[in-house]
Amino acid sequence: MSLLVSAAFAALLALPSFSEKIPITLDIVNAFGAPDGFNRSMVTANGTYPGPLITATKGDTLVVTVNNLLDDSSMRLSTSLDFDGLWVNTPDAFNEGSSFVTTCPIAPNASYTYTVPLVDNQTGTFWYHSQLSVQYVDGLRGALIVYDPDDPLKDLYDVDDENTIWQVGDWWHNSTLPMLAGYVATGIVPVSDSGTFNGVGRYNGGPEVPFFVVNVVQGTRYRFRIINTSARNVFTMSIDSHNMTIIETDGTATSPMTVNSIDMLAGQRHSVVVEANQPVANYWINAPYVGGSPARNLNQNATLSRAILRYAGAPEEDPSSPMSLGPADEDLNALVEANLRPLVAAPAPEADINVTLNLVVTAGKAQWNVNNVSYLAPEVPTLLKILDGANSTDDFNVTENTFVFPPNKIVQVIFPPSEDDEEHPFHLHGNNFWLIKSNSSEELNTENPIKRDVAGVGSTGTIMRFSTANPGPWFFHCHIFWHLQAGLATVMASGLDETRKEVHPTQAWNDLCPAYEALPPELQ
Ligand SMILES: *[C@@H]1O[C@H](CO)[C@@H](O)[C@H](O)[C@H]1NC(C)=O
Ligand SMILES: *[C@@H]1O[C@H](CO)[C@@H](O)[C@H](O)[C@H]1NC(C)=O
Ligand SMILES: *[C@@H]1O[C@H](CO)[C@@H](O)[C@H](O)[C@H]1NC(C)=O
Ligand SMILES: *[C@@H]1O[C@H](CO)[C@@H](O)[C@H](O)[C@H]1NC(C)=O
Ligand SMILES: *[C@@H]1O[C@H](CO)[C@@H](O)[C@H](O)[C@H]1NC(C)=O
Ligand SMILES: *[C@@H]1O[C@H](CO)[C@@H](O)[C@H](O)[C@H]1NC(C)=O
Ligand SMILES: *[C@@H]1O[C@H](CO)[C@@H](O)[C@H](O)[C@H]1NC(C)=O
Ligand SMILES: *[C@@H]1O[C@H](CO)[C@@H](O)[C@H](O)[C@H]1NC(C)=O
Ligand SMILES: *[C@@H]1O[C@H](CO)[C@@H](O)[C@H](O)[C@H]1NC(C)=O
Ligand SMILES: *[C@@H]1O[C@H](CO)[C@@H](O)[C@H](O)[C@H]1NC(C)=O
Ligand SMILES: *[C@@H]1O[C@H](CO)[C@@H](O)[C@H](O)[C@H]1NC(C)=O
Ligand SMILES: *[C@@H]1O[C@H](CO)[C@@H](O)[C@H](O)[C@H]1NC(C)=O
Ligand SMILES: [Cu+2]
Repeated sequence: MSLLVSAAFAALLALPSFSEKIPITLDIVNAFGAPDGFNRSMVTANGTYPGPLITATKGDTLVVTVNNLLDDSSMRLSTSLDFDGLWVNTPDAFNEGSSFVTTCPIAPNASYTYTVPLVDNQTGTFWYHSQLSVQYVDGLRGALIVYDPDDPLKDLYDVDDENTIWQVGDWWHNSTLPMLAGYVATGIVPVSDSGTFNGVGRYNGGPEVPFFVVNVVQGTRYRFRIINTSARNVFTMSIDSHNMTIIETDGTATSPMTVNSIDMLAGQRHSVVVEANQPVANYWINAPYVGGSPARNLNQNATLSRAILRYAGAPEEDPSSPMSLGPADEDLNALVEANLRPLVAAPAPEADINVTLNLVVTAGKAQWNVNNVSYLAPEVPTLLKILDGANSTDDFNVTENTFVFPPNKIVQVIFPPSEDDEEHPFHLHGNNFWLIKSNSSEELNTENPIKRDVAGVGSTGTIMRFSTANPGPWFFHCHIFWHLQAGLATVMASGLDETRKEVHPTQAWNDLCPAYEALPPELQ
């Protein structure tokens, strides 16, 4: 072999794993469906709730073409997709999908292609959902998994495929437009009718829709990827007679931690390894939820939010044990968020800038404030304003709640303890953050904190740090979309000069705003 050829071979071997463009088409259509037995018109991807699974491999580029075919005017007719939890590098910020932050929505009968490279070797469990008003409540949600061929924890499980994904989410019988109108009129957040497990649920007095069945083979270890696709409710996951070993939190590989109950807030994800090590039988997977007073919606019955873990060889029937809400107190070994550690632990960098965010609800109104300001989506997206020269906080309306930071700094966000009894799952777009203080603990941890992209903000206070090394206007908001709609949101905009330098949107993106603005309100 000549020297030249072997050098070429060596170069080939040193290349990172082969990266591919993954073309995906999603037809956004109104379709009838009865996830919990109540037939209603929904907003869906390809006609199903949840929408089709999107999968990719580390380093791929997602090329997602969205055809907006919505036609049911009882719900929003425009749309926009967010690929929740994926990091987005500055040059791709315009394909990040946040309506009025990084893009305008896609008008009915229009199409748009989001090109989203999977950067920095990011892998894990993600999801996509509408990021226009509260439209995802009407059904537009689905799982997005990025597989890691070199998963450092792969020796811990045998099976990880399309059958090991659990999407738990709240479900509503009414469509969002009347519910939103009711919320604005009363200040009372709508209460869900049911909880669904992979798109199947039950409500009080409803038909006995067969529970979702998760099939397992005795002696096998499964990586279940749990996604809380709620718009409001908190679910508590457990499996009768089985433990769960957490190995991933919002895309971060975690030091394995065995628990038997996991609380997950809206938008949060965990991978857990479950070993089918019990006698062949049927076992309940309990997914009770909390979110608003059940007295406001008599359909609600958290006990009915569940699925069945069925061992091969077990009869096709419900488990014989009672429907519990999870382990009894004396057996409870629940996840404490503050105890999560990344598999590759590292100290959080020191903070350069402190920002304190106070969350306050206006009594009796559908209005949430962050530092006395209720976020109101602007007509011109933040990114477009930046590209047009906006360079300081003063260049944005107060109601845009936009914080401007220099690039390459570490921002520490401090949420003081709040009197409100509901935990607000704050979600950062485009990046993840070091969770320095979890709401689950009084301890500060700068030594080896977990990095995630959604964390609860509540009664004990929460502190996070994020880097502005990835400039752009990144939406930072409560993932209870009713609260977001009521103003519980901010935009963390960093490196505005760098953003202008690096972001070069396509003509298709430039065309979105004029097309949307030209629509009469009922088509927006
Ligand atoms: C969605 O439906 C379209 C049209 O039938 C199809 O081409 C596409 O492959 C489907 N997408 C997925 C992710 O299954
Ligand atoms: C749901 O309602 C629609 C419209 O009334 C009807 O076409 C459809 O057949 C119904 N589906 C079921 C499963 O009842
Ligand atoms: C979308 O196209 C269909 C078929 O051409 C048409 O019937 C419908 O009115 C259009 N919708 C809008 C909002 O323009
Ligand atoms: C991604 O992984 C490859 C192969 O393991 C490595 O060479 C490369 O440095 C990684 N890139 C980043 C940005 O971490
Ligand atoms: C939806 O909400 C409206 C307004 O509150 C109400 O009139 C209507 O009956 C509700 N529909 C359903 C299916 O709950
Ligand atoms: C999902 O999140 C919501 C809102 O934070 C919460 O009420 C619900 O219990 C969570 N569900 C699960 C299964 O963790
Ligand atoms: C679950 O974990 C606990 C504590 O680690 C252990 O005592 C128990 O035996 C485990 N249960 C099963 C079913 O593996
Ligand atoms: C909820 O469902 C369970 C199981 O069917 C039932 O035992 C219980 O009475 C229901 N709760 C309410 C408040 O109806
Ligand atoms: C940020 O706040 C913390 C806690 O009050 C303080 O210790 C730290 O010095 C502050 N850092 C900066 C850069 O202001
Ligand atoms: C909010 O407004 C109150 C009363 O106007 C004022 O005292 C307080 O300092 C403001 N808080 C912030 C964070 O701006
Ligand atoms: C934007 O602000 C930064 C920091 O204040 C400054 O260095 C830069 O020159 C400004 N850019 C423009 C275009 O005004
Ligand atoms: C700008 O902010 C003011 C309050 O400071 C608000 O009344 C107004 O509606 C906002 N305008 C826009 C276009 O968002
Ligand atoms: Cu909230």
